Amino acid sequence: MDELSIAIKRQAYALGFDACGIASVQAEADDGFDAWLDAGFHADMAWMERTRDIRQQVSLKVPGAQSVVVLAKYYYRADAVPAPDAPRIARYAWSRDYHRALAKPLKQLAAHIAELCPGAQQYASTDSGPVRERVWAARAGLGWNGRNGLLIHPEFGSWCFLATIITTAKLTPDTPIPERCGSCCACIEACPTDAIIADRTVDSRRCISYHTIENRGEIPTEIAERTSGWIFGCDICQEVCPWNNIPRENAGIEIRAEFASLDPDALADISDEAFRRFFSGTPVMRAKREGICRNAGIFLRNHK
Ligand code: B12
Repeated sequence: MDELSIAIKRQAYALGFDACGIASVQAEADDGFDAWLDAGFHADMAWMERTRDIRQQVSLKVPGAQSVVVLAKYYYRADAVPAPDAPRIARYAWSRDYHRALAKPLKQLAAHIAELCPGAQQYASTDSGPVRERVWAARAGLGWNGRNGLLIHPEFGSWCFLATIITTAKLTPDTPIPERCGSCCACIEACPTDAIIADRTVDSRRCISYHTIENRGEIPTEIAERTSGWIFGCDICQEVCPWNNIPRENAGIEIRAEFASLDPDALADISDEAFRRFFSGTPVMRAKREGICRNAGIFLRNHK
């Protein structure tokens, strides 16, 4: 590996990322993404459709892109467990919104690359950029895309956020690792709404995570009846994954202990002000007050 790639990785770890890999940009062939969109699996997430081409060709985002630096930040905390029968919030949302938490170290790493490679152009993003993070993470050797559709790291499973820096700097790529799901279908079998319909394909229209976070309208009855206690996101396909069996702890992440014992009655009727006070700074804000009220109402109906 060249000195430059080593220096970037060293800095990534120094900034608090748990894993860093590099992929080189080559002509990107369609791997099924078009078919996924054409089948309508993105539900109402029109922003995916709008950025279809850029998502499949990073050089449309950064002309002359040569490499993608992929970062992972581990977020598992064993004590992020709700009380029995309490409404459930996905694990990633128990702490400070990662879009914000990762913004600073990501910016610092991009600045470091700019310093090391004068003249190089960088584009850094996590989640909200038009970059297919899991695809790049797999290409950069961070893990493989599991049957549940998530990037599984061989050491810390899928409990990680991903972020990328597209750069015009030419770096040494890492070697992808072969997929290790084997014949395991635990995630497919456990999904209460049958959202994982084929190898590594998730139909958002059936996914509890989509409906409780992104859907701004009514949740179809068939899905609502099977939300299984989740009022924001869903972790079922991760909880049953054998690669998540012995998760490493990330004691450095602060979690909201009060998320363990949410009161569904109070949430179903929460005021704007109380919603902001309670959830401010966490990813739950994404669902908006109306979404959480709707989801808590569904929770109450399912637990009558
Ligand atoms: C849209 C989106 C969603 C949608 C759609 C989910 C989905 N499976 O695509 C919804 C709202 C449902 C969702 C839910 C969740 N999400 Co989300 N989501 C995204 C987002 C913004 C885009 C993903 C996307 O492009 N999907 C479309 C699919 C079809 O495209 P793709 O990822 O490129 O997948 C292709 C490749 O994987 C390829 N492929 C896979 N294997 C192989 C093998 C070979 C050989 C080849 C050639 C190709 C190939 O085929 C797929 C089809 O083209 C990303 C962030 C980002 N910018 O990438 C986060 C992201 C994927 N989500 C994330 C998380 C944490 C979640 C949830 C766990 C949250 C929760 N607890 O509720 C759930 C998990 C649901 C699930 N099982 O997928 C993390 C995942 C981290 C990880 N370890 O993988 C991401 C990366 C955000 C982040 N920055 O951390 N999400």
